[in-house]
Amino acid sequence: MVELKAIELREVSLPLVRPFRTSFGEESGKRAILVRAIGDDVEGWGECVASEEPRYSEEWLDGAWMALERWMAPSVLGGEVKRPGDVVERVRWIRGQRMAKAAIEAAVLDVWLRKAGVSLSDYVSGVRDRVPCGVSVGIAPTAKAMLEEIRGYLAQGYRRIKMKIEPERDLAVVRAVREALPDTPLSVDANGAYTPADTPLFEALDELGLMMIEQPLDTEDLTEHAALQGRLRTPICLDESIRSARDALAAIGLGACRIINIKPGRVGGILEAKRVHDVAMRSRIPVWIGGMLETGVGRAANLALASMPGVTLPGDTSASDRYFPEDLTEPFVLSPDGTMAVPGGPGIGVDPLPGRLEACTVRASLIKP
Ligand code: SMG
Ligand code: MG
Repeated sequence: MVELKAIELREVSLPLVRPFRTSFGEESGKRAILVRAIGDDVEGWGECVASEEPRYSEEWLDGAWMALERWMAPSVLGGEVKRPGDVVERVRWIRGQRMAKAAIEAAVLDVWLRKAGVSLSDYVSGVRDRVPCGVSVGIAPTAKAMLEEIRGYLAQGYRRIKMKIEPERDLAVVRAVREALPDTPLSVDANGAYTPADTPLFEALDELGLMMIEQPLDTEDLTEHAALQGRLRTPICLDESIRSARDALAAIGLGACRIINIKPGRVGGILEAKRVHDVAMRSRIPVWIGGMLETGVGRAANLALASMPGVTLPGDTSASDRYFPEDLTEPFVLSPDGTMAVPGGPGIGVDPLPGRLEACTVRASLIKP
């Protein structure tokens, strides 16, 4: 049982080591909302992955802040939280806003687990203490620049390279990288930038021995993804289209994908992320844990999820130095064998460093019952 005294929101802003470009735009810095759930003697942390603008999904950072401050924190405060699942129940009346819901659930779950002395990895029935890591490479101006960046990551040990693609910067770049690196596990992620009319492009990509093609078509296009998957040997991996365990069931049933990328923010929480994992595992659909350029707070939770038994592919859980000159937590470090340690301490197992937190905070709000 957890009695919450207050919930604090903090917006943090961190420079990125290099801008991150996808088919929907470029991010040159990282803004995130951290949720701090303040219990009697323990505090817990969650990170909201809503981006500055509603491009990846309908949510955006300032909207998430308002939803958390005005409705979610007051709904969760007041009275005991009997089970971690209560958090999502109390905010169920608010439609959508999954990234904001996931952040508040994560913070309360972290308090809960710290009090119980249980790690998040154990709580989600994790089976490993190190996980294989991949890296997502933003769109670069030329194939040469992309290849150079990729070689740098491979030298560090990353086990899978995901290339972002967009119309006009797709086949030629991917082909050039594939020719230079014939044996590297490679995938592409379109972030929904194509339509069924682009099927010939995907048939050409199908010849390049990719591990998967991630979210080629629009979020809403489940039946279109199924038709495309029917024409390809390469597995389609769905990201944006999977917003719940129910979506996962529907997508698998339709044959819209053969792989799923799990992100707790996108599906509305860690508990729902576990349910997506369970649904996929029962259907023998491999999953991996995605990333939203999280600070160490969100990354710690992602690594815990990556320790679940059905997570059989390397994720976008990269080391701190791939994102930030300086992280908010002690940095996550990649081993030369391309794995990272799953935090083993209670809860998410890490805390923001107090000095870093102060230095990166741009606004804060304390909400009391
Ligand atoms: O955290 O390394 C990371 C980013 C991984 O490519 C990544 N995420 O569609 O999978 C995806 C994108 C979404 C990023 S939007 C900020
Ligand atoms: Mg993606």
